[in-house]
Amino acid sequence: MSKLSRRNLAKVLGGAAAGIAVGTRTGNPAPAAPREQRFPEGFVWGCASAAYQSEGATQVDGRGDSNWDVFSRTPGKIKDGATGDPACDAYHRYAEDHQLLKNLGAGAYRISIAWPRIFPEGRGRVNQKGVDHYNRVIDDMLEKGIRPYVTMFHWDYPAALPGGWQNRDTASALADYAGFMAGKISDRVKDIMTTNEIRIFTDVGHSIGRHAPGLELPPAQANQVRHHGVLAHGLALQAIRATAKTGTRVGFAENPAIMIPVIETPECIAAARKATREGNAPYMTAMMEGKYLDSYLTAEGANAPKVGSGDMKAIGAPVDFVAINLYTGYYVRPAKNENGYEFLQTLPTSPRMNHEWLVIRPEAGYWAVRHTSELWNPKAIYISENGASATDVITPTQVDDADRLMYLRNYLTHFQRASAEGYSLKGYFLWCLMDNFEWEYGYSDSVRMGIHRVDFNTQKRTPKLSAAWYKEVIRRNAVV
Ligand code: PNW
Repeated sequence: MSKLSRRNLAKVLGGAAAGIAVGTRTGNPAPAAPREQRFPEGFVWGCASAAYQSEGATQVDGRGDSNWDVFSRTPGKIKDGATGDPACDAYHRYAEDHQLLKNLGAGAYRISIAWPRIFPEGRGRVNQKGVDHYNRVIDDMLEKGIRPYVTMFHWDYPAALPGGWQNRDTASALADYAGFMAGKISDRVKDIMTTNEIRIFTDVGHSIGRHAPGLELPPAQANQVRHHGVLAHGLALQAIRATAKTGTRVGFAENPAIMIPVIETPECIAAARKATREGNAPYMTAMMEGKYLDSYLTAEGANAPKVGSGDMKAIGAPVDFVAINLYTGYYVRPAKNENGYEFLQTLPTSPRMNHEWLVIRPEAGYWAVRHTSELWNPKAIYISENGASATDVITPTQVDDADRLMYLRNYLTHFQRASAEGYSLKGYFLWCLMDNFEWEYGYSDSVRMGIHRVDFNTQKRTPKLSAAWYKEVIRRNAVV
């Protein structure tokens, strides 16, 4: 060792690399217990799923056809021609699925109700068998000590509704159905979400055409569909409040585009917050503020939606909680342009999970909670979905999905940061309890998202490595 002393080298390279023993003798002991980043007591741990993706049994007990049945039966729309059958046959196997949650130690399950099971023709006649089914599902959950969180609309609407979301009447049809169902279940269900991801079912279904009903509408009509989406939330919120038993909390589940300050300076944070507000103007921002931002209306000009009197008041009525589905995010920095910010490019080489859109941005977890709190200060925030498509390695004894585990652990670290800083994050629902029908990707192997593997021929469920990991997270109430 000449010029550099050993100690200096150790500073640069670390003790081991410099040939210096690390560990207790250097005063640098390995931690006695695994490092824990805890969540507050009473934090809700759950999994999420949705009716069309898991139930199957699309022709059973009087269910009517949904938009997704029509779409998935149209050749070329879904990978390998897959449809909502068999999915996970959860319609018949829900008790087994609740047992899986119980085995994890999870306290909550987010499900959705299939609207076409309740009103097969969209309006009017009630299909009692559908109501009975969800009563049994809810009762079984409660018997097993699992708290149901119920979404009224997770994308499957009765195909009989004329014009779907292009027709303003669909918003009031959703409200009628949601109010009716809340009256039936709110003696036992205390947490209800009106809608799931208005941003996705309006845009991907009506502008991009990759989801049902597969339309590529011009901007004015697409904006009108978006307006009907948020209006449906507002009217459903009203209807549920009118019929629900006291103590039932109502909110929505949205997946806002979350803008991450690429460097945490005050200027960059302010830019990202502004970009998050403006980037979600037709959806979450409208629901939280009861208005469309001037920047949105100006940018859309003649294509801006036609708004009825009273619409914005209904859309912006206060919610009891905000639920966020969080998968990815976007890097932003301040810029000298009219917005005051700019986006960094997402590169073909940016790290992704198996979905091409699932760019890995764990920090979005923290910023989703913080921006939402700083912009709108809701009473409570839940993460109603977070998860990833990853490749399962099947060994004789295990299903190893280490990449999913890596993704989840990284995101949880950032949710925990938000919680530790005092933001009102109350719970986390992992998407998904089990592999299921992943919309336009059908049942393709690469986009499985479950922490239980489903064999779609035998319907056998097998816990993956990520299930064992999640169980430990729940047991310790901490990121592990
Ligand atoms: C969500 N995107 O959908 C849905 O709520 C789930 O039903 C779905 O299975 C899950 O995420 C995984 O896809 C999304 O393109 C679909 O950014 C697409 C996007 C985001 C969420």
